[in-house]
Parts: sequence; C-alpha cells; structure tokens
Amino acid sequence: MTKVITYGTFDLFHEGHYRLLERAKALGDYLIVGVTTESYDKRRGKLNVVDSLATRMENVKKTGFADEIVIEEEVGQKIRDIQKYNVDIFTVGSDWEGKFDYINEYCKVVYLDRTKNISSTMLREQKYKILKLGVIGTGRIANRFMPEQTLVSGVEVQAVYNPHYESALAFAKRHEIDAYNDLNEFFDNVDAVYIATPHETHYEYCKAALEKKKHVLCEKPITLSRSQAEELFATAKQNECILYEGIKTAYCPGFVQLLNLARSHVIGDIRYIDACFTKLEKKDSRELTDLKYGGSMTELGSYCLLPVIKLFGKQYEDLRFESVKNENGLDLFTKISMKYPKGLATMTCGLGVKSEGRLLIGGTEGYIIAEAPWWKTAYFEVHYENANIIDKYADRFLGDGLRYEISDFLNQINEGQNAEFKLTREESITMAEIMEKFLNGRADKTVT
Ligand code: C2G
Repeated sequence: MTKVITYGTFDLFHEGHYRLLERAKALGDYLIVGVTTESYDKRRGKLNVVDSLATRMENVKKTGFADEIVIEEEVGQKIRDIQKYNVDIFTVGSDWEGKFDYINEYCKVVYLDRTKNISSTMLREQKYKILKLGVIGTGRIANRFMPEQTLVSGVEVQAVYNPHYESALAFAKRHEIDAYNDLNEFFDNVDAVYIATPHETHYEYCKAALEKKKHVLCEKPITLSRSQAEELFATAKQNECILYEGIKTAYCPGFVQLLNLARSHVIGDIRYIDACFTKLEKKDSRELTDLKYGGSMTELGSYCLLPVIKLFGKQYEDLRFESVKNENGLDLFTKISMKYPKGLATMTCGLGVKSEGRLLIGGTEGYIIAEAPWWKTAYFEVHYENANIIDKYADRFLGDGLRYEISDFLNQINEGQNAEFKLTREESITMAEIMEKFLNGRADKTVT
C-alpha cells in the first residue's frame, strides 16, 4: 500500500485545493491530509485565515479524498508524521517547489502543478473589498506601521493626514499614498483610520473619525481621562464602529499565551505582578520636553499596566505613584503601586533611568517570568518551588509586531471575529482613568 501525505491551511476551500487533493490521492492508495492550526499559521506569518480549523477540516473531509486527517501544529512535524505513519510520498503544490527537498531523505517528494488563477487570498479579497485605511500622524510609529500593514492582506493604507501639509506630503511620497491637510476630505477617502499622533490629540481625532463613522485603531494611551475614553467607546457603539486601542503587546500571540497560562492556575492563584519597561530617550526628545504630556508614565505606562489590568482587573483598592523628575518637572522614572483585594502590583517605567525590563507574575505555586523585551513577548518561563523544574514557552513575535493588531482589527470589522477580549473597552477606560490620576497629581511623592 502506498501512503501519501500532504499539508495545507485549506482556507476558503476552493478548486485549487480540491484538485491538489484529488491528484494527491491518485499518487497512492491512502491519503493523509495535515490541516494547520491557527497558531501555527500565525507563527509562519499567515495572519488572516478566515475559516476555523474545524471548518477547514470538514471541507477537506467533504472531498472524500482524505483517508485520514491530522492536525499540523509545528515546524518539524512533517518529518515526524512521515516516520510515524510510514509515508511513501510527500506532496504539495508547485508554489513550494524546492522548499521541501529536504524531505527526500525520508520519503519521495512530489510537487504537483498549482492550479492557476485561484487562491485563498484572492477569495478573501473578493469576499470583502479592501479596507481603505488612512493614517493620522507622520512620526516614528506611523512610519513603522507602513511596512507592517502591507503584510496583512485585505487592508491598504491609501491616505495620510497631517495639519502640517509638508510632513503629510513627505510621508505620502515616501509611501506612495495620498496626502491631505483637510480632515473632512481625508475621512471621505478612507474606511478606517490609524491614529499615531501625540497623546493629547488622540481624543479629538478619535471623536472626529467616529462621528464620520470610520473605524479607529488608536495608539496608546487612547485618551488621558476616563470620561473621554467612555465617551469615545459610547460613540463607537452608537455609530457601529470598531474602536481599538493599539497596545501592540495585547494582540501578540506570545502575550496572549502568557496570559492564558497565568489564568490556567499553573502557578496557583496570582498574588503579585511586577512589570518594568525603560527606554532611554535623548534629553531634547519630545517625550522629555513636552511639559504637559511627556514623561515616562504617559509614554510607557500603558505597557506596564496591561498585564496588571488583564490579570487583576479593574477594581483596585489603592493606587500610588512615585516619580523621579528632571529639571523640567517631567517624570524620568515612575513607579506605580496598586493594591487589589487579593494581590499587589508594582510597575516601573523610565525614559531617563534604565532598569531591567521584565515581567514577573507570582502565584501561590510558582511564578512566570518574561525577560525584556517582554512587551514583544516571544519567550517566557514558568518556575516552581522545585528549582529543577522550569517550563519554557516560545512564540514568534514578527517585525515590529503591529501586524497582529492590524489583522485583529480587520477581522473584527469584516468578520465580526471577536478579538476585543484581547483589550476590552473597560480595560482601556481603566487605563485612561489611571493616566488621568497620574497627570492630576503628577506623582504623589517626588524625588528630584
Ligand atoms: N494549492 C494549489 N493551487 C492553488 C492553491 C493552493 O495547488 N491555486 C495547493 C497548495 O500548493 C498546497 C495546498 O493547495 O499544496 C494547500 O494550500 P494552502 O491552504 O495555501 O496551504 P499552504 O500554505 O500552501 O500550506 O504546512 C503547510 C504546507 O506547507 C502548505
């Protein structure tokens, strides 16, 4: 009996997939089909798979060609499966020509001609029109956003707005898009916006966009006051728009896995969280000279608050800030302490003081530790009382990591595929409230 194996995502099942499976089956007597998991696809850079694993497996089954269906979860599994199932032939479409030659060592490799003019990407694009995105702001983050959005199929940045037309023009030229300095005209030419402007302008831009019924992905902190955040989320709901706060960590696969692990009681009950993020900035940078809205807390506080609000929740009993300030009175370094009914949290952010950036989550049976840059979570460990046992977890964090939030934002708009749990409106509102308390007091105790 000749055993054949093939693998794929089989998203939005189409004729190309059908013909591939038909020919794969004809190569032998018994066909095994490996269908990829969502997390594996995410790791290998396929970000907007539409169908669930169950649907994709069901579609493969319906063809009647597969004698057995397995789930493909990780790199290296192909060799393991080939050995385990005594496979004679590995086959895949010719778009992979040469890529799987290493498998020749284990079984015969056959590349089958790919069916022309059909692909899941094409179908995805036909199913939904491309989401026309506009960028507000032309600074560092906006520039980082541009290469990331090209990696998510189904969205395309087509316009940029900056009240300083010169900056908009330069950005537009660099990225081959249209420049606007009239906000209404800009909104009329896009379906959704990404806001990457100074913190204090987020509220006005979000409000203007939502009133024009545009979906909004806004950089953190979404606003600097609770009432403003509440108002924006209410407007979004009323106008049936998606409003996402872009704290990239919240959407990255490794951090989602870390949170789920922490919630699964592997370290018992969580009692302590300590998060630190420092990034040294030049003395004349906007972050260290903008007297009203600059400083380490407004710049980095959202990252450090994220794991605390996600795991301990919104109902804190006590909140304190302590800061080291520069000669302008801006916080170079801020320590936030929070008390919850069943736990304590400490967070530190620094723009002018360097410290060890790590995230530590302590529980009644062990602790989770993620070293810097934990805000781009790619690796973490779980430790226990028995120091000999360390569980290690790794995930991929690709590029600048903005692709994850863009892909969630797009899927939520198109599919209603819920990713809001990754950063809920209530969590964003709580973080805005904490920012407001900080700015009102600009630190209870100050060391200068
Ligand atoms: N295919 C095809 N013709 C098309 C489209 C796809 O023959 N027009 C083939 C692909 O070459 C592949 C299979 O159909 O053999 C499944 O395609 P995808 O769902 O795109 O999966 P892919 O990303 O190619 O995964 O571990 C996974 C494998 O490496 C292949």
